[in-house]
Amino acid sequence: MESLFEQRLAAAFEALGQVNLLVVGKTGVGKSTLVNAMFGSDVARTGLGEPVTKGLLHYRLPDSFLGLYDAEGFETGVAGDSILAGLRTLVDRYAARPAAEHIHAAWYLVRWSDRRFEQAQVSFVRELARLGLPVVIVLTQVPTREGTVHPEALEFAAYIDGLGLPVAGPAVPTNALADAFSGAPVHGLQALLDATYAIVPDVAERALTAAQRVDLGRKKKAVEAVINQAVAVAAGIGATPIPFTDAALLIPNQITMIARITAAYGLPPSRSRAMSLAGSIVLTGGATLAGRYLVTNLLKFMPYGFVAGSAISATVAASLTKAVGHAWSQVCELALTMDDDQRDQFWASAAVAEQFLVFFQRNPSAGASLLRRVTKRPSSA
Ligand SMILES: Nc1nc2c(ncn2[C@@H]2O[C@H](COP(=O)(O)OP(=O)(O)OP(=O)(O)O)[C@@H](O)[C@H]2O)c(=O)[nH]1
Ligand SMILES: [Mg+2]
Repeated sequence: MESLFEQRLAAAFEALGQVNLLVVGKTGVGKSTLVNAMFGSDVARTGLGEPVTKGLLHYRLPDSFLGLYDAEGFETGVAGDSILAGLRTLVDRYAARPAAEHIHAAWYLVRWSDRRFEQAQVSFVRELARLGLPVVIVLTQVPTREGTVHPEALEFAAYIDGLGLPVAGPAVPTNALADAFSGAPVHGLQALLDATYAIVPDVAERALTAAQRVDLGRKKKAVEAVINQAVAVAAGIGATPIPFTDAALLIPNQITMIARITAAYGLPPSRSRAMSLAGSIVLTGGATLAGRYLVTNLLKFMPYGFVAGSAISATVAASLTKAVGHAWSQVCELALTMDDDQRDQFWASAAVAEQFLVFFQRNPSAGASLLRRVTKRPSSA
């Protein structure tokens, strides 16, 4: 069970692919800070960057969905030319390769307080576009007060928009780090993410959803699709009547589902030892416990107890799978709120199975609605 889970997890991660992002802007503009705010972990510090060219590093974390090209310590001018040369080589080399390997989006960062967008920057952005890279211009370290963007930052954004650069849309004002002194909160990350979704090709979209840490709603939607797919498969299994005792037939399908949910949330499997342990605890203990819980509940309510001797129906198979999917989603959403070390401890602990079961305790209706459908009584209750 454990190695099956590990294998399905690896397959689920593989299937989501990767989104490749180029981040450029002068040194200190806030590239690393913005990437960390968007993708949640200290990509540039924890990953070993490989130099593509002088000033351009490529980061690819094991088991992450993000390939990052970071122009560290970049100044327009000579360094800019070297970066462009490196990018040109990259783009040429990858042109013949599948779209999944291309650079999917470029963020060009400008610190708003510079209030200056020089000719060299204009040329640089034009060159990026000439290379076929879709560019979003990002204003960084922009203060807001009660949701209102600093008016001079807006003016600056309007000025840049007025330059008519070949970019994907208007410049996006952001603040990636709350400033305790001025009270300026984090701002604009969702808008930047939306602008990025608008330009990345379809092949990179699911990886972006998994990698980003800003928009939980998009993750939930992806997870819902995974659950629905597994539910359809389970209903197919249940359509061939199987005895209750053979409910284990449903488990491989549930393992795949749980692996895909984990991947869709973007939870790193790299610490896979702990992760697979968590998975197998839940699957051997949790899923069967959950099944038993539902079945016992059913029997409690059944007037004649005939279900015990009969078969699992398509509806029961589907409902059980759905409940397992939602229970595991809640475990994953809890894990997302933790930092890496906390999460490691969590995966390796009994708390995972507990959290998993909490779902069924909090949602007795998961069992009750199942009952209604099985007994086919009008749902007057
Ligand atoms: N308040 C606030 N501070 C920021 C923001 N972005 C960056 N900073 C600060 O600005 C400094 C530089 O940020 P980095 O993210 O390291 O800049 P960088 O563009 O990666 O710089 P290089 O790697 O040298 O090219 C750090 O001290 C950050 O804490 C922001 O959005 N808001
Ligand atoms: Mg940096």
